[in-house]
Amino acid sequence: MLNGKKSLFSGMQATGTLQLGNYLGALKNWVELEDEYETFYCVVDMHSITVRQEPAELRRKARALLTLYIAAGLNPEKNCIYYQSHVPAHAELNWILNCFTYMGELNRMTQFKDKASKNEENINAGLFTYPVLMAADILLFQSDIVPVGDDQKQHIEITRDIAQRFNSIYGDVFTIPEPYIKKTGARIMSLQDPTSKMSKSDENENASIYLLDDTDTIIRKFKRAVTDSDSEIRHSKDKPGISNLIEIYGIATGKSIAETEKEFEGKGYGDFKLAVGEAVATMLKPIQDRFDDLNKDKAYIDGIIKNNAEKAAYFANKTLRKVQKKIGFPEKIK
Ligand code: AQP
Repeated sequence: MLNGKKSLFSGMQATGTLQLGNYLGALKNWVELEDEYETFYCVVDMHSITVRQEPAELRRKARALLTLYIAAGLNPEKNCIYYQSHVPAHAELNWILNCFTYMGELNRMTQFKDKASKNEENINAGLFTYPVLMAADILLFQSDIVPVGDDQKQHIEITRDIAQRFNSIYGDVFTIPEPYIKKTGARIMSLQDPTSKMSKSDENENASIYLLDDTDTIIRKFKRAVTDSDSEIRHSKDKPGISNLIEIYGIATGKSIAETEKEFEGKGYGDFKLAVGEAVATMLKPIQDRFDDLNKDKAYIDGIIKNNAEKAAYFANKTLRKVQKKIGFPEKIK
């Protein structure tokens, strides 16, 4: 709770152009929450450097991500959209929470194991303690819920454990957050390997639909999507490729699984893949147009960056000061 209103935090890494899973699993759902909650949507650029980034590219990607939040429908008057690195309280609370987190807990994080196996030449301590920074992000804003995709569930659980541990020692300092995960779109799978999730940093560009892909590219990628050997358009555990496409088509068109299966009864994969591609391109086009318009107005985006960083810092510092006092840091002399 913040200011008598329920609050929430969520964020995305500036590690590449957003992919369809980021949109369907998270961003699309954020837009519905702006009236009910005091919202904080962060471009988590500090998390992004757990994997080596080219500096100019990171700056470009971070700005594009922030602009995409708005293009996808977040109203910057109602939602606090900002860069993590502009609010030092994230790093300060991160350090404190590091001292309340156990190595054994972090060792269990599946995302660390996954990312470490993909970055064997750079398994840095930041990659390992990533969930603690994420806990700091969430707890700084006394978040009641954290709207994310299914892959982040484990990180919300460790956030809750850290917060409960801290509260049990110092009293009710942190709100204990709940994950907010929608059933549909919570785990969009790779188009090239439907057993693993779609990821913006996947080296195979055909595996992901990026939010800024043009219509031809989207249709081409769907046409190449890996599916199974029979030709029946049916949602089933043993047909992960087609099931993934049915889910994507359902969200893009508002049709249920049964409606989609009926619509494509007797038709082949070719027809279906084309229809999915067209539906996704139609869904993304207004976001792309708005993104282009926003990029023409540098001063407008700069204003949002400045004002929202101040707002985020105001609320974050309130929690941070409370924490510092509780653990016994000396007060500043004014
Ligand atoms: N495939 C997915 N399906 C549904 N939701 C997803 N999310 C990510 N992939 C899918 C959700 O998007 C948000 C952004 O998360 P992030 O940028 O912090 O990192 P991530 O979860 O690791 O996403 P990526 O795209 O896989 O990034 P990289 O490649 O950099 O690791 C989260 O809410 C996440 O659940």
